[in-house]
Amino acid sequence: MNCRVCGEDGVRSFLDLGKMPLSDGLVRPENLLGPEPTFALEVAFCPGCRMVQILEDVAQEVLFPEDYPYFSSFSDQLLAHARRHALNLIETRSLGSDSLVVELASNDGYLLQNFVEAGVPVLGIDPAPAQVQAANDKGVRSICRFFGRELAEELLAGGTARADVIIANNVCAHVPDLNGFVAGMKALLAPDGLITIENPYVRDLIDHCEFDTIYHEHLFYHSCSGIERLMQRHGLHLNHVEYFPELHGGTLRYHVSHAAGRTPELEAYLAGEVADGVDSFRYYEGFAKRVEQLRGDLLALLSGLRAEGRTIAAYGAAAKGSTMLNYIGIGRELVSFVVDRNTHKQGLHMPGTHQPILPVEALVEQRPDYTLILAWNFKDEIMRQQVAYTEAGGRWIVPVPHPEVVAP
Ligand code: JHZ
Ligand code: ZN
Repeated sequence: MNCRVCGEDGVRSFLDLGKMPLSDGLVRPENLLGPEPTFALEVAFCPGCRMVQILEDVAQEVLFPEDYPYFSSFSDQLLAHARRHALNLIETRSLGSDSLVVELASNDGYLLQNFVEAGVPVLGIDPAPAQVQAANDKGVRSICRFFGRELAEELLAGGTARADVIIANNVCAHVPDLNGFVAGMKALLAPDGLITIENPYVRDLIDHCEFDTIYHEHLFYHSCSGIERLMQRHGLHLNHVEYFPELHGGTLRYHVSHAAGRTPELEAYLAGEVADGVDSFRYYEGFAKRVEQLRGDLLALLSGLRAEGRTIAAYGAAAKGSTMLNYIGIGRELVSFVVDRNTHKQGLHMPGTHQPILPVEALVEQRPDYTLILAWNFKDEIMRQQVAYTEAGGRWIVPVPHPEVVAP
């Protein structure tokens, strides 16, 4: 297949997860017996532009239906991270009542609400109707659309000012036409404006065996080497990078503008990627073996506990949780239910493996002996909230980078 970004052939596959259901395709109880679509899921590296990508295309309307269940506001850690980012931008960019901040994939307004509070005008853009409604309900002006070059031009023609800041968090993995998306950002950005982009770092994905963050919604897995080339294609410049090791298993925030120039931090990241081969196929080659090893280890741990008569539940009906359960083959005989505090997910069932999703109180009420943390990226926050479960003797299993029983 040809690369989704540079169009060259020669894209090289390095991990085949087989046929998988859609990660956010939570199943309604009345549909449990019906057919559930599955789609191949295979990851590859493009030597031409360094972009790591999956080979399959699932239609956007199927991936992001009207009842798309992900709401950003259910993690305190994420809310705190977003608030720090907003306050920092207001200060360093001297934003005020005559500025404009545009967020792409603004979800329920979890980030833009901080600008609104400070009197800075905003525009949120997101294709998920319920999330856009929730944002508007809290006073965060948002429109329900997919973003790309066309929408950028439509907005400008309709009188929207060029943006002083454009924020694109956890969305550059999701857009099939990444070139159109970046061209849209370029068009919409004020001459001296700043774009910040956050994504999980593909280097952490490989180093810490975070294979479960691979699912059909995530078409791309980003690095500095890939983002720099992508921006160059569109006459934009990657200037700076910041690292957040605790966020989503390791996140990079890229700073992009119309002006050339690299900070020493960015130079160091780029040089490190070249030195360690992150910008070449060899970094990805041995990954499939390590994923298989993790599968064997986690299955052995869970089956061993069940054989001793222990009960096991899971925490977090995350998209990545679906990849974990389905790829490893963790059915209801191993893990009997999943808890999640997102009320939109409760009452539904996990894709493929069909564990029911219950409110988090079920952990204390049903007291499973062990709880597998599927949302391992929030493990500290989750264990802090669940002191009563731990004190009642409940124990925790974290699946990555190696499956292990952890003490809070
Ligand atoms: P969470 C998300 O992926 C969404 P997901 C998206 N696919 C993306 O790109 C990545 O992030 C980067 C719940 N929870 O956010 C909330 C509690 O119940 O890690 C969520 O359902 N209690 C767009 O879906 C789930 O866990 C808590 O205390 O893999 C976490 O899912 C906390 C903190 C979370 O990722
Ligand atoms: Zn390419």
